[in-house]
Amino acid sequence: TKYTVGDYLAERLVQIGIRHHFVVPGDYNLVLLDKLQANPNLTEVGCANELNCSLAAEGYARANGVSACVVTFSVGALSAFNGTGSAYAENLPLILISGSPNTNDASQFHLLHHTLGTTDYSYQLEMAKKITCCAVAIARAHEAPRLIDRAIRHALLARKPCYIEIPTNLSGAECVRPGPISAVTYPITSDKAALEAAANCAAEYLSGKLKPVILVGPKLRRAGDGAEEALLKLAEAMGCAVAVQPAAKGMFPEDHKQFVGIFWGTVSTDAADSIVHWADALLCVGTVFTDYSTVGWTAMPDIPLMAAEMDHVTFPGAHFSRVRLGEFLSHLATQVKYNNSTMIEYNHLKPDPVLVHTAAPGDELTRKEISRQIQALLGPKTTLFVETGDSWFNGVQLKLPPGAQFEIEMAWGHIGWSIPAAFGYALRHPDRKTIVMVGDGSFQVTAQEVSQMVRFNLPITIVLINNRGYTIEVEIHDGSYNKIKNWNYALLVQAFNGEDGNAKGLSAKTAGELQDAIKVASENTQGPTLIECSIDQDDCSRELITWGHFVAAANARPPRLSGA
Ligand code: TPP
Repeated sequence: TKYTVGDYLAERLVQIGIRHHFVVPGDYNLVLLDKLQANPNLTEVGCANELNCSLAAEGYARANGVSACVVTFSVGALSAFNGTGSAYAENLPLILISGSPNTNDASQFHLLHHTLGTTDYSYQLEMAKKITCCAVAIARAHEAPRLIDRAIRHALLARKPCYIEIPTNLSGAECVRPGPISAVTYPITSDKAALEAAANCAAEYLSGKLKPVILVGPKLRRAGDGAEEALLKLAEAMGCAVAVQPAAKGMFPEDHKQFVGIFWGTVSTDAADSIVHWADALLCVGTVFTDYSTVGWTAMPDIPLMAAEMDHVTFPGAHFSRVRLGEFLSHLATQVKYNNSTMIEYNHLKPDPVLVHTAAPGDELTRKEISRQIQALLGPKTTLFVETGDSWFNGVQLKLPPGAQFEIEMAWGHIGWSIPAAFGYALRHPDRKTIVMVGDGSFQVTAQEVSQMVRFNLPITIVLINNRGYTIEVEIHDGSYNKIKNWNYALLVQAFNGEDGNAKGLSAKTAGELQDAIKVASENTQGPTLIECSIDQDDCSRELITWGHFVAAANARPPRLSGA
């Protein structure tokens, strides 16, 4: 049988480690979907809509390192751009694949369905260029191998999404077979001279400082390349305090004696800010400083920073390109002097552990009690997803035992991300226990994707915290728009069962009811369990309120007029 463009793409996806592809069908991609389906190593995963499809692929990329999302032209792709934006901001190689019009239509100036009603069909490619690291449109079948390989290679190297557009009449067109996959996946190694120079320079810089601290950011894990293990070695060689940004929670073990908490300015955990602000040298590894992660810029460190990134190192007075993070950290680990001054100081500053009060079974449910019960669920095989909202703050404060994983979408911050993303993640990691903490407002955005968890019998536990509205927004800037329609969430989830599902929906108003519901969830191994936790509207974390005030102040800075 004839080998086609669609077969080529399928084979490349398999070769880079993709086992599931997320799709919504449409007439511009149907032949392509048939071709992908025909590959025995790919499982097709249908989603309820393209926003959810792209976010499911975003979550799959977190678990698998790379993912694919296949949609139809415009009506599909424009919705999938949102999850693609997330993958860009969160440094995940998501391959967005869109069907497109028949190659004869543009030159014949035909008007087509699902388009803007003009005869220019290049707009989708032009839009995709802005939100991917490489966007290609295949115009002739013989170009497919080159363009597909190029887009995938760029995405893998940059840890960013790419875009591949395939006309509806080319997916089934004849194509040559692919060459060795190593040509697409071969890594870029460090420039030896630059690596040596960067490590020497960094070791010298650090040796001239008295109070070095390491700050870990979310791009550490995304860099791959053994960077996480290398950082652990470096930290132990330095003996200094290691603080972690909220979006990097879990990237440095929280039970390690040098872990000093989550650095998030005034809403830090374990007083991490006290030691970060005391430091005279800050080695920033894959850090991301935004208005959110710096609490409205109030926590932006004011000393010169050494920044080690995926492919370069920059510090006061020097810059080194083409230095791989893993190699740099390992190299530096052999050259640094041991200096535990910041650990000695931190051990004085460290707050005493707070005794968590256990509620009586009949007590009304509170945010603190929900956190206490979720804490007890965390083990070496748990992955906790925390959604935008107070779940960020409640989740960040939990202690991760060894092996527990934490997922947060703090850069893009799309409410509704957690449901499809957890679905995509759990498909790839059926061996882990996936738990989602999500607010009522966020849940309403992507609720349909619970039905895919039902379809694939995934035992995800969804802890839905119902505080009747957009509380995080109330704290930043309140108005009537922050109130939402209440739903019967427990019933809704059961409706997704249709005639054959195993989802359970429960609601808890007391501590005892939550305990019982958690037991039901742990026994439901054949489908998702949603637990609606009703709490008082005013029951939100001190950290959310404090953070909200500073972010609101940053948002409200008056325009600075130049030349006035
Ligand atoms: N639209 C999208 C797609 N993403 C957003 N982040 C927002 C709007 C703005 N936004 C941020 S948080 C939020 C909104 C609307 C409300 C979240 O409410 P909820 O999930 O109930 O969590 P809570 O704050 O109550 O804990």
